[in-house]
Amino acid sequence: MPGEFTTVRIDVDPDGIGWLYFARPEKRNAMSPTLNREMIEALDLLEADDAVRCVVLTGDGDAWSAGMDLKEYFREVDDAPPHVEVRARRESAEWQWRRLIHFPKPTIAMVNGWCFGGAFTPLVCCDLAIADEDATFGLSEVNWGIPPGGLVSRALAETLPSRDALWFVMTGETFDGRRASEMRLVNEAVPTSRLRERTTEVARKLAGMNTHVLRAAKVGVKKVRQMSWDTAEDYLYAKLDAATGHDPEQGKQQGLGQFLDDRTLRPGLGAYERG
Ligand code: ACO
Ligand code: V55
Repeated sequence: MPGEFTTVRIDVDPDGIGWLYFARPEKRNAMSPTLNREMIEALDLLEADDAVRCVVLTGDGDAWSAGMDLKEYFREVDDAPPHVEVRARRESAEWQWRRLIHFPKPTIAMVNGWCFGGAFTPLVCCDLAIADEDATFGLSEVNWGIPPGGLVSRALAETLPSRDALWFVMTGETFDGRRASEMRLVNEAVPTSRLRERTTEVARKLAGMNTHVLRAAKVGVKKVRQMSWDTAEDYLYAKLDAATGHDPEQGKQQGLGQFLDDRTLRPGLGAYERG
């Protein structure tokens, strides 16, 4: 795969899993303007590569990501002309939520360690999240003198109950992967020794399914949250017809045939055999 990166890394495995790494372990994978720019390009590459059927976002070393880079994203940008900040913010938002939230392939955040502040945005924008039970999370903004910015509080509103969001935003206290799972910030928390194995298992399952249908399914769930029942009814039927009409593998016909004609499938208990 092309791409000359210095702060991110892509590794595509034969099962169709595209591993996307925050790759600044010596800076605990803090998100600098360079990293944000490279993530946009990396997501472009993963989107275009037909060998990639599921993306896992994880971190090199001890960190998932220690949030925004306090030196390169804050201090150096504060000292630069105003257009530099406009661009740094735009490129940060571009991948952290805009590209990720409706990414056309399934996405899983594999939280292997430190996850602070700005890192909550890409965490929440991945479809699924699996954490090391000993990973450490925190909304540390108040600890260094700012309220959460970017889309961090919006991401919290999407996942956490208000009491939990306010507790952690206001106290700046940390919590672990187990607590993250109890609050439903992540789907599961697993021991360190099981993290990669469990994530690979979930990613392989999704990679083996009908990408076209999964895309419509995930985007549907995310978009209808902001819609009335009336609008959602129109939207979901329009997308259902578009998804089944344009499905290159005609999954619905295969599924119905395997259940009704061949009687080889019980869709309640597992997916149809992709022909
Ligand atoms: N921005 C810039 N540099 C960072 C960041 C960051 N967010 N996090 C870590 N680093 C750098 C350190 O400056 C240090 O660099 P150096 O080796 O060149 O001096 C290196 O990463 C290692 O950091 P340590 O603090 O020595 O690592 P340690 O493992 O002891 O602690 C921890 C890790 C807890 C993540 C700590 O580095 C930390 O608190 N980082 C900041 C976390 C944070 O508050 N992020 C901002 C959230 S708010 C927002 O994102 C808007
Ligand atoms: C934060 C994140 C930002 C930002 C300001 O709270 C603050 C973190 C992702 O961008 O521009």
